[in-house]
Amino acid sequence: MKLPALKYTAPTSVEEACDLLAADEDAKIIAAGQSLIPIMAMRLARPSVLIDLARIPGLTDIDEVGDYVRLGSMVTHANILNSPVVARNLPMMAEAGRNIAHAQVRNRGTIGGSVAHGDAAGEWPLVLLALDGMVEVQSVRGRRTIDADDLFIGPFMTTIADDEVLTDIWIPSRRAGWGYGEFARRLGDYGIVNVAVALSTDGIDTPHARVTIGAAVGKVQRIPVAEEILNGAEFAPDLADEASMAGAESLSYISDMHGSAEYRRGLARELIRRTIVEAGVRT
Ligand SMILES: Cc1cc2nc3c(=O)[nH]c(=O)nc-3n(CC(O)[C@H](O)[C@H](O)COP(=O)(O)OP(=O)(O)OC[C@H]3O[C@@H](n4cnc5c(N)ncnc54)[C@H](O)[C@@H]3O)c2cc1C
Repeated sequence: MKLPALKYTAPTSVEEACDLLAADEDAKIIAAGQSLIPIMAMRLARPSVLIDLARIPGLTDIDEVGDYVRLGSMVTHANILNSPVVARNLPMMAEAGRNIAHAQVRNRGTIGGSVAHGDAAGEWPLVLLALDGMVEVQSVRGRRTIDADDLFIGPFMTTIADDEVLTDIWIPSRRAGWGYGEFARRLGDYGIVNVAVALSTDGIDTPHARVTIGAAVGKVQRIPVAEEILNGAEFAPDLADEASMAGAESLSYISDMHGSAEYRRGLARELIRRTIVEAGVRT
């Protein structure tokens, strides 16, 4: 289906983009259009004007800032996979990103678009949540940060307001204690179950775990039941069994043409276990 008629604009600063968003409640930001254009073609979104971020300088940078990696929202998946800063500080990101589609998609799709779109099957929302990251957004009202824990609230729903531009993604460096697991029918397909685990050993006897799941559930989310079993206990593979069994049972799964809820529950149980073990081995 062809797109409906609409206006297009390409501001050269974040401030200008914010002004344009504030001036028209039906205006919408476009990054690479990989999700937005199909949605528009299906008439699920009818923006009056597209605000293209491609000409705004600084949104494609990846920097090491203290203990964090800062990624501009227009950084592409390919930029992330080719970045020595990411390889050094965020190996989970490098591992997860290998699962995103194919070279053509990775060359254009952006981290900001992926996070703002809030797809439960997206690799970046899950990594951001597992690694306890945050995003920085700007509007005519000013700037604010949103913790990943407060960001993803439902299927394709985030707490970024319609008039806010996502400018930066901040992720704390994590070189150890991480695991990433994804089950897809073929490498590059969206996962049927995605799991990411971060395990901190704050002194060897008191681990702190973030166990997260995507794709099998309606939004990327933590699994508190699994985290509680791991927290405060010395890590041992038996604990991974217990945490994955209880964690997998605690969730509500989606059911679609790729697999029933019951099938996903079984996959999740095993993938959570393996990913916790992987993170444990790396602590
Ligand atoms: C064939 C194909 C296969 C794919 N496979 C995968 C996959 O395996 N895994 C995966 O994670 N993704 C996958 N994707 C999605 C992907 O690569 C993009 O990350 C995602 O579609 C977002 O696209 P985009 O960056 O072009 O953003 P757009 O489509 O331009 O924008 C998406 C949404 O985010 C909003 N938005 C974008 N940027 C900002 C911003 N800076 N501030 C505020 N709002 C913003 C837009 O208004 C829109 O609502 C696939 C895409 C395609 C086409």
